[in-house]
Amino acid sequence: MLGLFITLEGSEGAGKSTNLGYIHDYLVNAGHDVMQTREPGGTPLSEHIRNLLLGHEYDGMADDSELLLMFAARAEHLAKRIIPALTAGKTVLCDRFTDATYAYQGYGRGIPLERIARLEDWVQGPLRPDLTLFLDLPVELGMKRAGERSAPDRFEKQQMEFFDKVRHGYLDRARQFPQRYRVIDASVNLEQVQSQISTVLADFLESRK
Ligand code: T5A
Repeated sequence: MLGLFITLEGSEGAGKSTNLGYIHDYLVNAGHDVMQTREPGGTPLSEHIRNLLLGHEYDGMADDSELLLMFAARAEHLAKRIIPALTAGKTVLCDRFTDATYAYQGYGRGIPLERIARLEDWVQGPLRPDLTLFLDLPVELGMKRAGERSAPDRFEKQQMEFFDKVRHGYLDRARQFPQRYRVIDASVNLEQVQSQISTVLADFLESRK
C-alpha cells in the first residue's frame, strides 16, 4: 500500500460533515491526490446497504444483522474503492470506518469486541488507518447540534445512554491506539476546531516525510 489512509470519526453532531471539506482541502493544498469517501457507503452497493441501515424501514433489526451489514458494505468499499486508491498512491479520506463499528455496534449495542475484531481481520486483513481524527464533544451538545440540523435517522433516535457508551468507546480506543488516534475537542467554535485539525495534520504529514 502506498497511499495514506485517514479516517474521521465523531459521535452525533460532532461536526464531521462540516470539517470534511476543510480536511480535504488541507490535504490537496499539501500536494495529495485525495479520494474522499464515507462509510457505510462509498460504492453503489454499499450506499444501498447504507439506506437499509439508516432508514426506518427496518427499525428494530437484529444487532448482528446491523453488524454484518456494516461489514458487507465495508468489504465492497475496500475491494472497489479504498484498496485500489491506496494502491494507486492516493490519500484516502474516509468519513467513518471500523472504529465506528467498535463504538456503535460494540460499545453501544454491546456486541462482544472480539467478534468485531474477527470480522475486522477477515474483511480488512492487516489494513488499518494511518491516522484517525476523533471529533469529541459532550453527548448533550452533540444531540443539540444534530437536532437543529435535520430529522433524526435510525441511529440518531437512540437514547442518550447509548451515545454515552459510543463516546466512551471512541475514547477507549483512542487510549488503546495512541499512535494513530488524535482526539479533537469539537465543543469549541469551528475556527478553534479547524485550528486543532490543521495542527494534527501538519504534524502527521511531517512525520510521514
Ligand atoms: N455507523 C457507521 C455505525 O453504527 N457503524 C459503522 O460501522 C459506521 C461506519 C451514519 C451512522 O452510521 C453509524 C454511525 C452514524 O449514526 P454518518 O453519516 O457519519 O453516520 O452520520 P452522522 O453521525 O450524522 O454524521 P454527519 O457527518 O452527518 O454529521 P455530524 O458529525 O453529526 O455533524 P455536522 O457536520 O452535520 O454538524 C452538526 C451541526 O452542528 C453544526 C453544523 O453546522 C451542523 O448544523 N456545527 C457546529 N456548531 C457550532 N460549533 C461547531 N464547532 C460546529 N461544528 C458543526
